[in-house]
Amino acid sequence: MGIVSSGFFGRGRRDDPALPPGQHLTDGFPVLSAGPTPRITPEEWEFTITTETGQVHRWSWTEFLALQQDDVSRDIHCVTSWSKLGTSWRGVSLDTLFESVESDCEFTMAHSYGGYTTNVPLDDLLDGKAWIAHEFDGEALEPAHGGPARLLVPHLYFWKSAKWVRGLEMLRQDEPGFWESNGYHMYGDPWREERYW
Ligand SMILES: Nc1nc2c(c(=O)[nH]1)N[C@H]1C(S)=C(S)[C@@H](COP(=O)(O)O)O[C@H]1N2
Ligand SMILES: [Mo]
Repeated sequence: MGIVSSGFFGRGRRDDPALPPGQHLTDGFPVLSAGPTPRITPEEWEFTITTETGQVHRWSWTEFLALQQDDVSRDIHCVTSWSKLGTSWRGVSLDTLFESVESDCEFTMAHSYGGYTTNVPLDDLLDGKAWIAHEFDGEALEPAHGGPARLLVPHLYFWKSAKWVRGLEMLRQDEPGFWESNGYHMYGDPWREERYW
């Protein structure tokens, strides 16, 4: 092989520039859930953004689907060390959902059906960085992967991408969610290996 770098041959190598440190590639799509899969029908599903003044912005499934839909392809990185490159999603950007929201808070808590929570700074949800996704690979998102809809914040470790998401709560101060209270990092940047405390 001599002077030829293995990374030259394409994606998926350990030295692939798309792979954050300590990650390896998977072709599958592992399911990681801290509890049972909640079964939420689109009819009962709703998404809310609740501000510090108690104002609640609410979207039914029909209203949510009527919003501008984005098709995005992103790499995802799980803290348990698998990464998946170029995953395809369809959903609504948080920029779209926040258009009507007025808040002075810098932090958010994502809440899921089933009780899961995870904290994400508002800056990490805006400017084309996050979506409420309801399709994966051109198909309705499977319940095991968070269907009807999940948060997708691909630039942070995948535990921040709350499955079965039902709302965002605006917070004046950062607070730990479920995994963050159990040893995971408050922010979770895969490029800085912010895995645990
Ligand atoms: N509601 C909820 N969201 C969740 C989780 C969970 O247990 N419950 N697990 C997180 C973790 S640790 C990971 S790695 C990803 C896994 O998503 P997947 O099962 O679609 O691969 O979902 C995240 N979102
Ligand atoms: Mo995870």
